[in-house]
Amino acid sequence: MRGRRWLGEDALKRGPPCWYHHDLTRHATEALLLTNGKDGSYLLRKSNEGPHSYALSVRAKDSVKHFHVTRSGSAYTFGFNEFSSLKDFVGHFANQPLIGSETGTLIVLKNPYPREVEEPSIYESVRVHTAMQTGRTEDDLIPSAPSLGTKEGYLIKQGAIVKSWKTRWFTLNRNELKYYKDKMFTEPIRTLDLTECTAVQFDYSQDKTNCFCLVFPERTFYLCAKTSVETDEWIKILRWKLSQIKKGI
Ligand code: 4IP
Repeated sequence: MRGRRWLGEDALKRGPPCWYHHDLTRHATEALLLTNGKDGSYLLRKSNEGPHSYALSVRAKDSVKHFHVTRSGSAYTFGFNEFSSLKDFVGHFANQPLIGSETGTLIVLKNPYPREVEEPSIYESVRVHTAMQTGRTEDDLIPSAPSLGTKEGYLIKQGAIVKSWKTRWFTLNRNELKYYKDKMFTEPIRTLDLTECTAVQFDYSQDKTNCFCLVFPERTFYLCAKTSVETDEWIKILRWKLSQIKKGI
């Protein structure tokens, strides 16, 4: 009898790892890992970037990071490494569970998030059903998914009155951009409500590079990243948030 061969997508669908979620979208992944996962929970999923693309999604402290994995035949490429089989790729994480992301954050793969989980069969019992007439129709009940898309990293920011620059740890989750004195702090210095933000723009007015600004009615926040790639990423995701907010999502 032939042993199971881990080759290509069929192998992914058929066999291990148990943390491969074929149909999970980026959005659903973030919701799942942020709600049920913990720091270090990870899973592999099909990416919509192309037929041979996968994403390794990992829950960091307050956000979910997604990394590209590409397949060519039975080989998998992840960062600078190429693995000749899925088995090698999976085995790699058992031995070297650390990923250094572009933002300088070290992400640890601790807990594979399984596709199949045992679910308790517990339901609330209905006491009253439709006690209130709302006038809504079935059309009003189209689910509106919460706006996700998370990011975190160090940025330097300028004070409003005293124009000193401070390095702060920023986290973006739902419609909130928070900044902390440093990464290990649990209480943010401030939480910015992006539903009140009117624009996110590149900024060239400062004596620094890689800057952008967030415009609020009361204040414009000037922020700078370490690299132009990070600046682009922040601007892209923040603008995406603003567009989602505009659409009422
Ligand atoms: C402070 O400068 C910090 O930059 C503060 O930033 C900033 O508050 C203050 O802004 C600014 O005076 P010094 O530490 O040199 O005094 P952080 O809060 O990140 O520490 P913001 O409002 O930017 O958070 P003003 O506007 O209070 O001067």
